[in-house]
Amino acid sequence: MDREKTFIAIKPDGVQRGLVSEILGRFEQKGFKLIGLKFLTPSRELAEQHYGVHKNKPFFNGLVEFITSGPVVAMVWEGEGVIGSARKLIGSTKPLEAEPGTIRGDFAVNIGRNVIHGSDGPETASFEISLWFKDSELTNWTPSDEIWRLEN
Ligand code: D4T
Repeated sequence: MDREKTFIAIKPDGVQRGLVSEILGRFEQKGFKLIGLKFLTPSRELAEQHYGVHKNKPFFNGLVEFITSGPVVAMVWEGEGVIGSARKLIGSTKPLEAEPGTIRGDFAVNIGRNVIHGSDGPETASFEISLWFKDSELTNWTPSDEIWRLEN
C-alpha cells in the first residue's frame, strides 16, 4: 500500500478540554509519522474553504463559528493507509455511534462538538493539506525506530 498523507485537526473543543496530548499520542502509538504541526485560530476564510462542501447545509454557519472560536491543532500525518486508518482511530462523525476505543467514542457525545477532524479520502486530504500548510511547512524525516514498524 502507498504511503499516504492525511490532514488531521484537533478542533477547539479538543484543545479547550486538554485532549491534545491524548490525541497526538494515539497517532504516534499507532505508528504514523507526524510531518506537519501548527497551532492556530483559523480565520473565517480558511474555515469556509475547509468546510466548503457543506456551504448549503443548515449547520454550516454554526460549524464555521465553532471552528473559528479558538485554537486548533492542525497536523499532517504520513503512513501506509493513514487516511482510512485515521478515520478508524477517530470513529463515526456522530459520537454516540462511535465505538468505544475510538477518539470520538471515548471523548465526545455531540456531533457539533466531536473533537477532531480527519480527511475522508485522498482528494480531500491533498486539498486540505494544501489549504492549511505550505510545502515548506512539511518536514521529511526518518524516525529512528522506523525499521521496527515498517518491513520495508
Ligand atoms: P469532520 O469533517 O469534522 O471530520 O467530520 P466528518 O468528516 O466526520 O463529518 P462531515 O464531513 O459529515 O461533517 C463535517 C462537520 O460538520 C459537523 N456537523 C455535521 C454538524 O455540526 N452537524 C451535522 O448535522 C453534521 C452532519 C461535524 C462535522
